[in-house]
Amino acid sequence: MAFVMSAGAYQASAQPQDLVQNLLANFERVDLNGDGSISRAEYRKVQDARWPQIDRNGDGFLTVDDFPSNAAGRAKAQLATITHLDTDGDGRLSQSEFVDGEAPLFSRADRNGDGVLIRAELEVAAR
Ligand SMILES: [Ca+2]
Ligand SMILES: [Ca+2]
Ligand SMILES: [Ca+2]
Repeated sequence: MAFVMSAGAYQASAQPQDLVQNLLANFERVDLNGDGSISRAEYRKVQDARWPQIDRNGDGFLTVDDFPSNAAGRAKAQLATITHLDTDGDGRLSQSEFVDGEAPLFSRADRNGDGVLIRAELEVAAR
């Protein structure tokens, strides 16, 4: 199934809050099997769909170069929060490191730790 996200919905520089809002707005599309919750696998597909907007210069890796030059400070801060995803330690995140790695936003939003996000959890996370 193709993801039809509204243009510009996902930005590399988007704040976590914006991503939660987008998940809420696109809940039915993200919930591929329609069971009323977003599983880690379904969230992984969202991350996959986001990748072209994240790797803005298209070199296959997420680095500081993928952020607008006027946002270098914020870029470094954001990247510093996901250095643990760099499993091969080359100092940059590949698509698979990013997509398959632990998703801090997902974990934080999953209040009861059952491995899926329901709408109510996202609504709490969006506040
Ligand atoms: Ca689901
Ligand atoms: Ca890149
Ligand atoms: Ca890496």
